[in-house]
Amino acid sequence: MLWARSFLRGNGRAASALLFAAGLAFAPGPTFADEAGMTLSGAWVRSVLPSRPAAGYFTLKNDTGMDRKIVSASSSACGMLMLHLSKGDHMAMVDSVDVPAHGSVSFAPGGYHLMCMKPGEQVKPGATVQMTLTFDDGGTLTAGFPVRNAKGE
Ligand SMILES: [Cu+2]
Repeated sequence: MLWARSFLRGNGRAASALLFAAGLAFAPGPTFADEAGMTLSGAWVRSVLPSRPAAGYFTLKNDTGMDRKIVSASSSACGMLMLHLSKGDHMAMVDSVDVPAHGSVSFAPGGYHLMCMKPGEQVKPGATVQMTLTFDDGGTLTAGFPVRNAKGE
């Protein structure tokens, strides 16, 4: 079942392809594909404490013949949503993340992650929050990220 809304805004293309499933807020699965040939799977958010930044993880597969870059991320559930890379015991902001043609990138503990700064109260285990990735060509991908606790449960 398709449970997440996804859409693409192309260059100068005003209309968006929109997929919408009934019961979107209640369905459990984190996997779906969008119209741009980008497939996001395994999405989740790790919330350690309500007051602390929460990390978002996923795998993104690029089934197109074009290299793409994630250039930013946003969510109404976060004061700010940043692209971060963990290195050892610290992390840094990155400007973009490559998603090579016919390749994939993983956002996972210890590496790339979305950093949800000032999470809203809806960012709590059991809930699902919408997060949007923006690509270098202006396209966007929005998906529901289930929130889990520090143990990933
Ligand atoms: Cu971070």
